[in-house]
Amino acid sequence: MLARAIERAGLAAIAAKVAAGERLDRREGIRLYESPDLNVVGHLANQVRERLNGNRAWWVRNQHINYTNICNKGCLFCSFYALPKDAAKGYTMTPEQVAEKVRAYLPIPISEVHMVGGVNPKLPYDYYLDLLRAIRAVRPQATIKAYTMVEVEQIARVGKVSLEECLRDLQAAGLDILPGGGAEVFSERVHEELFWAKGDSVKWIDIARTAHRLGIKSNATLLYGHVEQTAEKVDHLLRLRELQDDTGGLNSFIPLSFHPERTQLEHLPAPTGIDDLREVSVARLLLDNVQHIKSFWIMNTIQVTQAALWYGADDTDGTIQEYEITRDPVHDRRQVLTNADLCRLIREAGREPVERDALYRPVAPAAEAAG
Ligand code: V47
Repeated sequence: MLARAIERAGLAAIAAKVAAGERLDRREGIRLYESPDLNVVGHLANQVRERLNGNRAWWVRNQHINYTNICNKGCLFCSFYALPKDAAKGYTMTPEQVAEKVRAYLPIPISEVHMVGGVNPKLPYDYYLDLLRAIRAVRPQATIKAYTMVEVEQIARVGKVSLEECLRDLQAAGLDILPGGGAEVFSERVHEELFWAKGDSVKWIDIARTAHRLGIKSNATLLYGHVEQTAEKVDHLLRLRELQDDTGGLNSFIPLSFHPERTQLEHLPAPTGIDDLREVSVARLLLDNVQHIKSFWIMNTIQVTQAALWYGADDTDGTIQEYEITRDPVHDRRQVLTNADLCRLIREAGREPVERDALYRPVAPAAEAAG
């Protein structure tokens, strides 16, 4: 029956390659996006997912901090930013305020602090190092995942130092890994249309390559569901695969589901749950050399994330505590799942929850008891 469904979906040749562990090419990537039968695509992705991660579903007790929303890039897909002149909406935390945020969750054994912000041209080089030191001082044991490639470019520019020097300084101040944001879609057309003020794909990959060479791992993302085309998404994934072949520095890939609310692209329909599952599946199948595919529950919803654990995803992100980038300031309150919620939702989906830190090192299960 399954063989018939695969045949009907036009995916028999791809299924044979997946079973043999062979790499898929660009044409096959497009075919996976265009196949009408999502369940067959998901079934193939699940084979790879189980080969790489067994029945495990990773989660992390984490805290997200967005230290400033001031940004001079004006990306059309973003609802989070305030322009530097917008004093009413803009905020920037001091290192002490960031330390306070970390202190607020000290009773919870958080093992990852995830910190990103806008590109605020007023902030000096040492500010970025001080934020890391402030977190490290309050939470010496936690892994710190901070600053996207776009921020790293800004930090090096403001410090008038090379990328290498900047990354070494960040590492010495406490940085453990770079998050995957800021990649958007590696397409010059989309770059021109939606985020022209920000560095392009060549820059993003160059910074990632430099970090990986220095031994700093990173994640990677793809922002989908706006004006991008299928072939552009496939090319994005293949360029990440090529980067990973060269450096081995990517820990996980996170497809980010576009939320049009309150953005300048509000007229566009949001991606559906079916779209979200397909992105997870195609990423799992094309990125054969990246160990982890994350379904970020904040963007995908927890319900889609539960299903995604059977469509290629092996990671859910974590407890979050506070997330500002797509938060509706009027209607959303805190966005948080307790560790018990997350473990229950993963188990209910039929997977085995495994707690990790930002570097995918398992955390001892004894810690599971606390909130
Ligand atoms: O770079 C901005 C995206 C990213 C919107 O590395 C939007 O583990 C959807 O990268 N709708 C930041 N997305 C988030 C990010 C991330 C999240 C979770 C885990 C990790 C990781 C990384 O959010 C930005 C941008 O691509 N974004 N606006 C929006 N309206």
